[in-house]
Amino acid sequence: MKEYFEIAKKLYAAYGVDAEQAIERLAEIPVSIHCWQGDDVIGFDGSDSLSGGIQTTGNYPGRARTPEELMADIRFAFGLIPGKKRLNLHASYAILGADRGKVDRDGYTYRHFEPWVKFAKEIGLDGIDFNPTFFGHPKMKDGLSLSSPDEPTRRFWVEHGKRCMEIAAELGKAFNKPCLVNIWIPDGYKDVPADRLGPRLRLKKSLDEILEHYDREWVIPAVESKVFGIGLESYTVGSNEFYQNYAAKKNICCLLDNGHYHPLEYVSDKIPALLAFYDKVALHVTRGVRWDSDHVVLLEDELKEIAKEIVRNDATEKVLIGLDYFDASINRIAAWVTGARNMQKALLYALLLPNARMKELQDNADFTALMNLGEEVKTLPLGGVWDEYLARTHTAGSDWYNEVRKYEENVLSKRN
Ligand code: RNT
Ligand code: ZN
Repeated sequence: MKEYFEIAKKLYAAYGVDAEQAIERLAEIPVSIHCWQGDDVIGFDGSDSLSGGIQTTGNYPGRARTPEELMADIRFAFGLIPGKKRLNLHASYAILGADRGKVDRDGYTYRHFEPWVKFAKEIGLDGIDFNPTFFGHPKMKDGLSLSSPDEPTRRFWVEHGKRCMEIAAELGKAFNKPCLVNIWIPDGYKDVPADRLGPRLRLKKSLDEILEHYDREWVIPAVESKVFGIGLESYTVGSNEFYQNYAAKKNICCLLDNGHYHPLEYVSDKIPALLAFYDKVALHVTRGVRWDSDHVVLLEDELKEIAKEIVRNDATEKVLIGLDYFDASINRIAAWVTGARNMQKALLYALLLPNARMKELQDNADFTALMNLGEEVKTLPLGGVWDEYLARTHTAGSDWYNEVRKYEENVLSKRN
């Protein structure tokens, strides 16, 4: 409704905020959307169950079982998400074709991902991000990959990492935008380990080998830390301190997943801490309920706080926003759309705050006025600006869910 926007614009203007400008800026912020919400993180290279201390729960009908199904679902879901989008792929989504059974993860090449590039271009995406897949594979020995004490195992996974760096360079070139390659490994121990340093030294060596040669123009390597996984409660090789120091020394990027810290540690506060030292910070935006449960991202306080740190620090090009959640208990398309739109809504919320004025109040130690202003702006009509953004980008409004229900009836419910 145009009138709603006109009123909203006036109300924001009263606080010195330009809603038109907020809309323009929002349209320029890319969000990298994970392919793995559509198929419960299974992939297409042979695994039929998830491993590595992560888990999807639920068996809502309609899981995508083939590349064709997943692409159809992504095409539909992304059509309900406005703005600049990237696709985040895992190596396990390789389309092997005639190479099935002949090449393993240490032999994947760009060719196995070319259909994804074609598809992403077809639906107008901004680029593809990439992840080596160190889980869901028989070569994980005793649950370990890059930190394995078994040399052939460690070598296999190093080779996989190297292949992924090569593939990523091609992905970057294909879109003329650098490709983020995020390294996450599940390696860890269920119970108190006898050696905590050894695995970390092996991981360090493996990472050094993977990063020995890569295309600095087109690849942005990142490392994602974690505090624990299911069945790996006592020790995680790739911990926060390990990766943060590694990234700093090697001049690569840290990836912060907001499900990967103790519950009272906030990623919103870590973003500016890292921005003081790093030129880029990558995110996995998720929602942990009591643990790293990867629930669908909702428009909650911490999400808004994360968005504020991106916007206020003028870091929309420095913070690489990616989503990482997987709920198998609800319609997977709705899960994608809800989470991605909420990320964008949170960014819009942050763009519509009187940020300069608030900073000034803080610097002048006028904390009463700061509190007052912060509370007043919370109830401004964000929805009026959001609806206008959807209209301008030709994206379905609040009735998007009706379309998802139709798709469920016509497509998803027929898969069994
Ligand atoms: C696991 C990490 C990791 C994965 C994806 C599938 O805890 O968050 O990022 O979720 O790579
Ligand atoms: Zn993650």
